[in-house]
Amino acid sequence: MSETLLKDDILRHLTYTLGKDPDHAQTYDWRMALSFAVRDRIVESWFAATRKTYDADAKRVYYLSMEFLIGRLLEDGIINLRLLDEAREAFETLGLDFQTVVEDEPDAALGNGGLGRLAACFLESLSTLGVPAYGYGIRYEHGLFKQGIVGGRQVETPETWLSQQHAWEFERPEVRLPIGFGGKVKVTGERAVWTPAEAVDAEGFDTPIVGWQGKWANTLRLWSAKAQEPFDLNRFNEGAYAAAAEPEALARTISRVLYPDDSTEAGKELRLKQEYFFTAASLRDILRRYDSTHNDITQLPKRVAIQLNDTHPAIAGPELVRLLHDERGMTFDDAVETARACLSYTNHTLLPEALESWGEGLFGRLLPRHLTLVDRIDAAHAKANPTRKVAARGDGQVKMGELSFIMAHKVNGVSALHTGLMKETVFEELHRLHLERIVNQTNGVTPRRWLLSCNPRLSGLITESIGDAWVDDLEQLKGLESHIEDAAWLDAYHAAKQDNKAELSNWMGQTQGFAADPHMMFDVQIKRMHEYKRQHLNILETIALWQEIRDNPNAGWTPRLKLFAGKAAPSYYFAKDIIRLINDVAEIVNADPVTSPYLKVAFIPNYNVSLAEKLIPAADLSEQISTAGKEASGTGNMKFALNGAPTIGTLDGANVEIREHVGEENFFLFGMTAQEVMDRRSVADHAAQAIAADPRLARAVEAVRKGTFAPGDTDRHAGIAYNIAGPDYFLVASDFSDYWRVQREVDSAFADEKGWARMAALNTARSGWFSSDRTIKGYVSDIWGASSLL
Ligand code: F58
Repeated sequence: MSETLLKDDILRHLTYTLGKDPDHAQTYDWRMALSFAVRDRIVESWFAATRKTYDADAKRVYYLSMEFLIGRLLEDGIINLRLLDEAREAFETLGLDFQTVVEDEPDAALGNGGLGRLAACFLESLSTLGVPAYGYGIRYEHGLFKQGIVGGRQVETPETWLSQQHAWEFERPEVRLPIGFGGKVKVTGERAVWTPAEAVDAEGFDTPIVGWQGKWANTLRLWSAKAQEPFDLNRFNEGAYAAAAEPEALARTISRVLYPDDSTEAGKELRLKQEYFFTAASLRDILRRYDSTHNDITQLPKRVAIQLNDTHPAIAGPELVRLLHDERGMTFDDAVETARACLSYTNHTLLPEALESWGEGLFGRLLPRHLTLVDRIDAAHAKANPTRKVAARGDGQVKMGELSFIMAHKVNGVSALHTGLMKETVFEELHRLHLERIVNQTNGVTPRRWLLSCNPRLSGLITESIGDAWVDDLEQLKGLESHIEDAAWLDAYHAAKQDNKAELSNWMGQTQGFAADPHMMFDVQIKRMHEYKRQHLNILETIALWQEIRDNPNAGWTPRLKLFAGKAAPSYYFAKDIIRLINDVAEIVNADPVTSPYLKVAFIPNYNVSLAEKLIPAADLSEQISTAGKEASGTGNMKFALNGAPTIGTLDGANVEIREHVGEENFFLFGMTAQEVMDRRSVADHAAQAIAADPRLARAVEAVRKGTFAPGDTDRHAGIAYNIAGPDYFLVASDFSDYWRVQREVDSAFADEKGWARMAALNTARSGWFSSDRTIKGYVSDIWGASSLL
């Protein structure tokens, strides 16, 4: 570790790296100087880890993911290197506000939601555990769009995290790999030579990811697309300036923006190009690294484990077969076997619309050789499994789920329930053919970011109570249970939550225009906006509650703040309508003097990792209310439980396991099970029946329909009302009555301050299993066959 003082290094970087005189330095300069000083300390363990991996000839894990939702890295680095006190002190003596400097860092929003955030937690856990690993993805110039709310509606603007220098990355101009598309395939015998029609270069940018206590650091290598010929000088000299820059602009398009969703047709081709671009570059890089110290390619699976984070890198199957067979002379069967022994695949959704498939026209045009290889992979699979009906190619489509399954030695779901449903539904036949292939690895979250760093009050109390070994052995939180009966301890636990709430409330006052009363229950639903996640169930219950409080204001209501945050895909109109309804309800409800002491509603714009870090420690109640069977796992649910917010939720995804761990008396369960959901759908008029049976629900739906929350524009929300009263595929109406009932149980439980604190503390004490360290250990032993070098 570095012997110099952090403060000296900050000043040195300010002067010599940033070229700034301290007297004139701005927040940005100080933040960069601090980042470089921290980065220097990470680089030391990064190099040591690389050397150790080469010396041990260890198996490396390669995590291929279109998304890494890493958020800010400065505080994370400081926390993991245990530099917090020194950094604070340094800034104090410099007369600067440390928090302002830390919060100046833009979020690296290279992901949409849970899938991308999971990848980021996994990278941190891999480093904490000392497992040699690389994350491979795309260095998007623009991450997930910024969300503003104008007149209650979502407006999107481009995200610009790279408009300032990114402090953590190292450009690798020497790692530049050509990636081709289209063109011709010349077959000779069973092998082929592919000559692409166009090509771009993939240039690597490396970010070190440091683990707890700085003992190990792995690499996140993100690919940026560059033109092979950056500039057409002839055209420039002819005065055609825009045309001269065209090749560069076209090539860059591939890594320009993160795909915000898969709900539009537009951009399909670009999306497939992005997928092939980063997968092909990563595989070539992996083989290059392998070749540098090995000469027998048949032994690749002993040294290389490649995880496909969903189907986005599924082209890795045929691409690796192509590299091994066409380019390296392996027989086709050996190439498939070798590739399969390296590859494994994680499924994150059963929603049919999110399962990727490509029209064979498009696929064949961009990747002509791969289309033939998909057929050969199918044929080989059919030969080995003569009864099989399923195939990767069929009905004019290449189906990436099937392809990934066939090309992986292990396929995993992300919660016990989800894994079971995978076996029964989307992969039913493939599972029957390959009974050993599907395994479960319930998701987890890194406790360094999601407790130690984001909740210093609670983590301080925990460390005072049980020492700090919990940070990388989260099951030690169980040790808190013995403190819970101690009234003074429970008061301290409660006080930490109250202080977090007060802090959030102040922040809201400064930034959102109203400071909520911290004595209200902070009831929080934060996640992507989606019908299956049912933010509309939550807002409907809010409306019913408002109506009921108005009827009877003196019934002893438990004061609540309903907090929402989340982005809707730009083309997902129903989700956007729900955002507008929430904002419109907030406007009416918050202005109502009768209900105001008991009910407030807020939609906080631009949900991202940093906002989650603010909101979760201040939450009292966690809303995890998806239609059972639809949320593969959820990871926000784990963060809330860990930070002492009991869940109101359905038996969906990892909620099931959270409830088992925290105890059913510390979890507010409601709603239909996944099986009941399937049965209920076959009742033709399920929504109408549910509405007829519950006058409270009928009144709330009617208020939405007739425009109660859209004065002067009475049709505005009618679409939502018709949906709930009509098709209601996600069964909002059918689950409403039970949700209402259990929310009132929540009211009474919250009114008992001590009882609630106890329940919250038990949630913390019993959530240790949901550490991503536990998840990664599962992948290491059941899927990757890798090991820790610490
Ligand atoms: C999420 N999927 C699941 N997909 O919905 C969630 O239950 C699970 O906890 C999480 O993965 C981690 O396993 C998810 O986030 C996406 O963001 C897609 C990415 C590609 C475009 C469409 C959305």
